[in-house]
Amino acid sequence: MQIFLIKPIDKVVEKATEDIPITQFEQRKQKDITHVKLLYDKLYSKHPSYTISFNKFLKLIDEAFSLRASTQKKLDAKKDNQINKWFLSNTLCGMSLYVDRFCETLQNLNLKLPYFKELGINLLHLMPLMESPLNESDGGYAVSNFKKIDTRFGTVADLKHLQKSMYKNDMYLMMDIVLNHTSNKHEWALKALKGEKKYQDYFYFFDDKQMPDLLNKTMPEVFPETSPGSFTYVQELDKWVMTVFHQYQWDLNYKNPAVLNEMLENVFFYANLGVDILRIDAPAFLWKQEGTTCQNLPEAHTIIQLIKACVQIATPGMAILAEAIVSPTEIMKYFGEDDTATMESDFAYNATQMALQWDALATGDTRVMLAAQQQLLKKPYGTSWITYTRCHDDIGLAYDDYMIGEAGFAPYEHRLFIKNYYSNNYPNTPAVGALFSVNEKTGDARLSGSLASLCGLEKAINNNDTEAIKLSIQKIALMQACSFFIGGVPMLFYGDEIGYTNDYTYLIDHGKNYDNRWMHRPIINWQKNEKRYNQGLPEHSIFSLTKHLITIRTILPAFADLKNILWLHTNNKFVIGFLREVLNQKVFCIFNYSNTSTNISWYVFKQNAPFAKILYDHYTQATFTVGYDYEFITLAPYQFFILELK
Ligand code: OTU
Repeated sequence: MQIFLIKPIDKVVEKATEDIPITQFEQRKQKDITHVKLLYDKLYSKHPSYTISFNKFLKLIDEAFSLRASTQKKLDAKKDNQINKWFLSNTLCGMSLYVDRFCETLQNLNLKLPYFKELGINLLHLMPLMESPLNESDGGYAVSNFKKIDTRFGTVADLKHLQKSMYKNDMYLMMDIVLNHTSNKHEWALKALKGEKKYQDYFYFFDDKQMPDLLNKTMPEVFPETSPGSFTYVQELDKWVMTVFHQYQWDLNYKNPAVLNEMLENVFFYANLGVDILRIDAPAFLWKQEGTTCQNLPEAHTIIQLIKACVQIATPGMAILAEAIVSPTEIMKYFGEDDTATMESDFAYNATQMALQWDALATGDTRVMLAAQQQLLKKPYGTSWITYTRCHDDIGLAYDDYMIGEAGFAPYEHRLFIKNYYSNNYPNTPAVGALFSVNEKTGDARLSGSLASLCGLEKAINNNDTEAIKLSIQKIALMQACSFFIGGVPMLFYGDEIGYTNDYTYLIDHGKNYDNRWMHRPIINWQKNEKRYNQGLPEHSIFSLTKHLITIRTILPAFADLKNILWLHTNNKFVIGFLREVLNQKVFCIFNYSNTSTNISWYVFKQNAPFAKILYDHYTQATFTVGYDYEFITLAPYQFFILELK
């Protein structure tokens, strides 16, 4: 069945002449410029340099449009010409990767494009590429030059070349902008160190420890083990500087409008490189206010809304992703609320769902996941999730206590169990991971470990246990399937498609050994990846199942993200299920998170499809005849079904 509700980007505006996009730009500007001013005023109307700053800000919008290549302008128009927003499509599927660890350089990445095609990936998230000091880099999130690609990866010309060949291959590009901080080796930081007041005002400097102490009282620590507190003493100046993340990452001061102007220019620089999705790193931290946690403050939202509004005018083909890994209630606000709904970020990470899948896999119980959905369903129509099981970061169990409570568990003990289970501190656990950023004061901790190792593959291989290997692969399939079909753009983490287990070589690298997130950031060995063709090997099974799942998603329009998900009452705590639906296509996705075989009644399907007779499982290609309500369909341990109503 083919339903073209989500049209592939078509040729409708191919004939558009140069001046049509210009007129469209003027129209967009007329429509939204008052909104831009309103937002800018909210932040800076009382600032002494308001008028000069705002005029510069407006100029940046015009400049960005005039610098935009005509191919980009045409693509903007094509994207705009879709019935639904281009990024809601079920045909998008992403992978996030470190260029150097994947294939060394940007030039080599060109040669790897067929690999992505083979797997079904058409969106690449390239982990930070901009210049960053080698041993104080935080994986590229400590940027010393926002416009220069680090020589490790290549040059801006290499990136442009790659972008062009990706475009020719119908692929999309996602990149980061690290908005919250710079490296202490950034030009602004170096000038500040030399005593230039102008650049000291780009950061948060304090003459003594009084303010830092006050702020530390309410600011949670991000890396308590390696970078305790949120301030660092700068000897050269005998001052304290705000460093929420590592000591070498200096927080930018957005109370200074000059900082926003500089960073908007960088946003447009990325847009004009041909970025399709801009990942705004750590947006929750953008605004600081004493007496608060300095996270998720209203002004941080205003900044993102402002960036979105400017992008919408000058470079509208670029979607915005807010990387807010915060509580579910707070995450939702990054889509914009009430009358600003859909006017902030187009995407957020579904970090809640990600963590809850790990929760359910450990407990074999899906009730906490179910309890969270009411909140997650509030996502506005027209926005989307990035869905994932693993990324380069840790797994934080940041869902709300009440969700755990609703499922009948005690929050503290429940989280403790999950942490022990995945960090090899629980009797007979199959998982091998580690605690990350343990906070002795609060008892908080997050988790590191690769998808395969957390699902049991590492232990199973070490024990040469064939049954355990099979079971771990089934868990990998379950975890990926749930995140692929739940709605949003799936973002695979490189290596997971082959089943890379933890890599412990980071321990001998002094620029990395203080940060165990490196255990799940593999260095790709292409000989290992070749094993995807060797039937019977885990590499083959995992690659094939991943590819199969991506194909299923691509051919079924019900998986476009159109607020078309309905949670099912399975009456079985081991099993979670949802219905994805578009026009007359209905697909029931059913997942058994437990290690036992279990049944659900055929009635589960009839609730939403009264005349259901035949169900076709796209995963196993088996056909089922719907039975009486007192009869059951059986799921093996960790089995799932992707059942289309026929
Ligand atoms: C982000 O992380 C990046 O993804 C991390 O790799 C960086 O270290 C960090 O920013 C600093 O640039 O801020 O809003 O491990 O989950 O720090 C979420 C903790 C972030 C991350 C968190 C995250």
